[in-house]
Amino acid sequence: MLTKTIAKPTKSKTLLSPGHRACAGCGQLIAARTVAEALGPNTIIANATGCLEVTTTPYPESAWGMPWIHSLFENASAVASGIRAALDYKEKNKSPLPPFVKRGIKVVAQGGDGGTFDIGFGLISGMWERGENILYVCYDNEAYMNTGIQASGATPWAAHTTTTPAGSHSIGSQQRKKDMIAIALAHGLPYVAQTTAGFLADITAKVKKAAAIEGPAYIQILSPCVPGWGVDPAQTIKLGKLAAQTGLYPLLEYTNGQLTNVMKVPSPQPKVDEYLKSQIRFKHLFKSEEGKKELEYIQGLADENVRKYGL
Ligand SMILES: Cc1ncc(C[n+]2csc(CCOP(=O)(O)OP(=O)(O)O)c2C)c(N)n1
Ligand SMILES: [Mg+2]
Repeated sequence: MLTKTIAKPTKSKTLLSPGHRACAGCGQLIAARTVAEALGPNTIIANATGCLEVTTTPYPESAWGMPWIHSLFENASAVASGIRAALDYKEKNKSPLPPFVKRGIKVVAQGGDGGTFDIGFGLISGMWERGENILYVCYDNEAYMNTGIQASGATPWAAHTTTTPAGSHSIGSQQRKKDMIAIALAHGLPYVAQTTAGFLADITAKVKKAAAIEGPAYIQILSPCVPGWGVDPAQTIKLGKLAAQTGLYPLLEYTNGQLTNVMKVPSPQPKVDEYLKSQIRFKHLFKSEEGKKELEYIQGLADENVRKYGL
């Protein structure tokens, strides 16, 4: 029957309602709800496959109180491009719209780090080349979490994942995190920003700015993952704050290619150990002399950011 094939709309008035299936303390859901509320209901979201999609739309339910579509892991940006083109065509030709569709709709594509840094990257790059008026939001939890914590291009140095296991012959991942912010800037985007789930007001401000800009925008949000990082659900916000305050994952904003805003690190600058020690994915670093050297290397990465971005 038709009624059985239609997702049940949420009864809640919120744009991303509670009662979804994400873990307690999920940084990605906290960030996504903040993004949805900053965008408002006059928005269409195309979502890549990943925890955000899986946990919010278990068939036949949906936690989304706004227009939202899922297609495939790799093509959220291409779906968003199609939506943007159809809306632009209708606006240009003053074509009648269905009664539930308003004018001036914002189009957003979003996905996890795997869907953004790796698998969806080609189509995101095409969307940016074409200069389309679409905001892309990446919820970066630093691995392919939905399928069991495999390393992605966003996994940081020395993190334990199931494909970069730490052990007697390995210190965890031996790849440096891919610099997606630099890659977005290389496409000439008018707005590029980085933030974390520790600073919800900052997410709101950046999303509102990005949505007001005509043209492509990219926002990357570090989103702590309770099972993937091996952390206490009550620590999500604190970890989001520490990631930025140590200098490892700075709050940045670029307008027309220029760095226009950063959040300064506190004085004294917290050491990276403070951020890493409560995460099981880094626990091997605190057990050996070799691990100590890696901690020094990671501290160097944070210090390099402080110098590079004037934090
Ligand atoms: C083309 C393709 N490859 C792999 C998968 C399996 N898969 C589904 S979700 C997922 C993990 C997504 O990782 P990420 O984008 O980082 O989002 P997260 O779950 O971490 O939020 C994978 C590998 C898929 N659905 N399609
Ligand atoms: Mg991920």
